Amino acid sequence: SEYYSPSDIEKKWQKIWEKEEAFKVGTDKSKPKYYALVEFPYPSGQGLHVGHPRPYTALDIIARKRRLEGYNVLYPMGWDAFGLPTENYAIKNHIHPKIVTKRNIENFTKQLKALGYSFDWDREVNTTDPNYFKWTQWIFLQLFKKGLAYKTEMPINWCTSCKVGLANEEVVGGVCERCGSEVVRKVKSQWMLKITEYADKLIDDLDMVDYVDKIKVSQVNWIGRSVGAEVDFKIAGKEESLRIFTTRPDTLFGATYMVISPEHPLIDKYKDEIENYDALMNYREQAAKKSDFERTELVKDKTGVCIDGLSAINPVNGKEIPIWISDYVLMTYGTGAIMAVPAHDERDWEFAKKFNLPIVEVVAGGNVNEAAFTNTTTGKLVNSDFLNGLEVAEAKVKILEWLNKKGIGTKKVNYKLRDWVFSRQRYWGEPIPLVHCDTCGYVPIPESELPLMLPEVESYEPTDNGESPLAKMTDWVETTCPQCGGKAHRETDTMPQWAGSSWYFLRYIDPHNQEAFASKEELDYWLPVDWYNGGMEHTTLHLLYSRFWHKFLYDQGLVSTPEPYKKRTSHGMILGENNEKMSKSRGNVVNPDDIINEFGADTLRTYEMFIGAFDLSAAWSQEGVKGCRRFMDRVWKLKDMMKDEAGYSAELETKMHQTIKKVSLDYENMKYNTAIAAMMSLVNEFYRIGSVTRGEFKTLLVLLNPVAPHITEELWELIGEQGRIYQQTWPVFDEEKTIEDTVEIAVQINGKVKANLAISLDEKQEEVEAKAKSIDSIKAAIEGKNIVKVIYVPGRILNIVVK
Ligand code: ANZ
Ligand code: ZN
Repeated sequence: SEYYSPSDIEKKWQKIWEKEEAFKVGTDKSKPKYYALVEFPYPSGQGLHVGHPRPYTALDIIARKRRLEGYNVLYPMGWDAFGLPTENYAIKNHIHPKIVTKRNIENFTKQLKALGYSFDWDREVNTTDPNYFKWTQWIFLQLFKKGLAYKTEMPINWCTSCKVGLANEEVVGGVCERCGSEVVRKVKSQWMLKITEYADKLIDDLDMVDYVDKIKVSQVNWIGRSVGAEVDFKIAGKEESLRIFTTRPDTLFGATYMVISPEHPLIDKYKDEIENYDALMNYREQAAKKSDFERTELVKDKTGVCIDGLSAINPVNGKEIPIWISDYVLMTYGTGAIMAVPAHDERDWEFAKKFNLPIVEVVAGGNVNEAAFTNTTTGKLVNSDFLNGLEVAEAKVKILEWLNKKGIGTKKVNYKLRDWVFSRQRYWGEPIPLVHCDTCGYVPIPESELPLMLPEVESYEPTDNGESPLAKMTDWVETTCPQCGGKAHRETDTMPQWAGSSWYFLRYIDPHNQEAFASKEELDYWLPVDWYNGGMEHTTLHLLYSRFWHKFLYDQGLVSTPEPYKKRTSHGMILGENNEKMSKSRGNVVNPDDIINEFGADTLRTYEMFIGAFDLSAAWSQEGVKGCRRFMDRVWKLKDMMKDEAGYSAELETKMHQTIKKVSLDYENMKYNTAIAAMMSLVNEFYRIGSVTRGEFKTLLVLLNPVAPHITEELWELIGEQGRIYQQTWPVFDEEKTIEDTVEIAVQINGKVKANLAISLDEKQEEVEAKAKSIDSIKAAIEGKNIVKVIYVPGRILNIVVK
C-alpha cells in the first residue's frame, strides 16, 4: 500500500501474531531461557495510563530481542485485581466487585493488546481468580504452620476515611497513601507476618543480585539494621535497672543524662515516688497525638520534661544523672530508653542546649560547644578513663568486653523493619483460611477445602466498628473446628492488596497447574526472573514482600533459588506537558487510546522510549509524538528507495556496523532514547544518499522491530521477504568494521581554516600534504608564496605556514 496507515496494519499484525502463536512460550527446555517481567497492573476504572507503556515497552524490547537471539522467552502479563478502589466503587454503585473487576480487565486487555506487546496471553493470571488465590491462601497456611503468621493486639495505623488498617509503608507523611486522609492510631487484633525473621537475609542476599544502586540502598535503609549494645543503668537507690540501646557504647563516659519515651512503663511503676507525675502525664498525652514521623523527623525544636524523684547511675563512672522524658525517643524502637551523649549525638546536643544539660566531649576532633561531633572514623577517645587514646572502633570492642564481664551490657542488633500487618477489615481480598475454635485456637482449614471462597454479601462496607463485612455473614462465619469438630468461627479479616503480588511471578511459570502453585520442573527451568522492571515506589513494599515470600518458599524447598529476581531496574514517571503529575483535576491526562488512534501504537511505543533517559521522569510533549510519527513515515517511504542489493553499500558499511553495535548495547543498558536516535541518524543517511540497499533496509527493520513491531513486519512483507521478523535472528556486527577509517581534517593556511579534507587515518604526512595542495583554494593560497613550515596533527589539522 502507498500510505502508512497504522490503524490497518497494527490490527492486521496483532491478529497474525495471535493466530501464529508468535509469542507463546516454547516447550523446548534445551534452549536457554529468559524471563522478563514487568509489574502487573491494578485494573482500575480509569483504564491504562500513559505511564504504563513506558516499562511495558522497555521490557517488550528486551523480550523481542532475546527471542531473536535464540532464547526461550517468558514475558507474561496479569492482573493485581483485589483492592480498595474497586471495592469503593462497588460500595458506591452497589455492583459486585467481581463484575467491576471483570469489566476493568476487559478494558485493560483491549488497551494492552492494541499496543502490540509480545505477552504470552495464555499465561495471564488474575489474583481474584479462585484458581489463583487458592494458592495465595495455601502459601499463607504454610507461613502459619511455620509460625510466621501470628495474631496480636497492636496499635495500627487506621485510616479514618478508608476505615482500614494500614501498614507503615502505606502511611506517607502522616496520611493515607491511597486517599490522603488523616491516619490515627487504633488498637486492633491483627494478623501479622514475621518478615523481621528474614531481615538479615533480605539485606545480605542483596549481594547476589543486580539491582540498581538506589533500590538496594533504599531496601537496606528501610530494614535499618543497626549494630550496637544494650546497657543497663542502675536506677539510683533501687535494685532495678533501666535498659538502653545504643550504637555508640564507646561514648558511655559522655552520657550526662538519660531520656525515656513518654510511654515508658517505668513512669507508671514509680508513680508514687515521682514528684511531677501530672506534668509527665500531660506531656504523654501531647505526644500521643503525634505520629512517629512527626516526633522524630519533623521537629527540630526539642521538648521534654525532667522526671523529679528518679535518677540513674552511669555504670562507667558511677555518676548520678537525671532521667528525662521526650517524644524524640520512641517506645517502638530499641528499648524505648537512651543514654544521652550530647557531645556526639545531634538530637541529644539540641536537647542539652535547650535544657542546659552538661556536654562532655569523649571523642576528640570537634568543637562540642558549637555542634555535636558525630564523626566515627577520625578522633581518639578522651575523658574516658580506660578507653582514652583508642579509636572509636577499638573503644567499642573494649567497652563491650568490659560490659560483658560486669554483666551489664551485651552486643545487640536492632532493625527498623517491623512485622507486616497482614489483615484488612474489608471485603474484596483473599479470605484468610483459618477458623477460631475456643478449644484449639486458630486452626487452618484443610488444604482440600481451598480455595476458601468469599461469600456473597448484601453490602461491601466495613461495619461501623471496623470489622470486615464478612463478619455479618453468620452462616458463613459459624462453622466447625477441623481439629476437634466443635463450634468454631471463621476468620473474617481478608488479606491485604500485597498478598497476591507477593508470588505472581511464580504462577506465570506454570499458570494452569491444579496440583501445585507451579511444578518443580518448571520452576527449576525458569527461575530466577532474569530482569524485573518496576516502579521505585514499590521498593519497600511489593519488592521487599515478594523477596520475603520467595525466601520462605526457598527455605521450604518449594522454589530453587534464594532470590526471585536476578536484576531489578526502575523507570521514571511520565509527567504532564508542564512537568506536573498527570491528574484528572489538572486536566492534563493523556489517554493512550487517543494517541494510538491518531498516530498509531508504533509511534506511541517509539515516543515513550524516545522521551528521555529511561530512569528519569519526563514531561509529555505532543510535538515529540509528532516527531516520532514523522520518523515512522520516513521509514515507511524507504521501501520506495530500496535498491535490490543484498549487502551493505561501501559508503554505509561502517555506519551499518556502528548502528547495530550501538542499538544492541543501548537496548541492553536501557538507553532506548539513544538507540532510537542512532536509527534516526541511519535513516537520515539513506535519505542523504537517496537510496538504501535491501541488506541495509532489512537490518534496520530488525533493529527497529522491538520498538515498532507492526510497521517493521509490514515492510518486511512488502519488500517480499520470507517469513516474519519475529522468526529472524538478531543482526551481528563486526567490531573491526565499526572503526571509522576515514576522517575529515582541517587544512589551514597560517592558522586559518581554508578547506576540509577527507583522509584515511593511516596516511602519512607527505600523502596528506600532497592531497591538500591539490585542493583549489589551497593551491590559490600558496601560489607565489614561500612555504616556511608544515605542521601536521594526525587526524585533525594540517597547517601550512607561508610567507
Ligand atoms: C548514645 C549515642 C551516642 C547514640 C552517640 C548515638 C550517637 P539507629 O542508628 O537509628 O539505630 N536511640 C536508641 N533507641 C532510640 C529510641 N527508641 N528512640 C530514639 N532514639 C533512640 O540509632 C541508634 C541510636 O539512636 C542510639 O545510639 C540512641 O542514641 C538512639 F554519639 O546512644 B545512641
Ligand atoms: Zn477445636
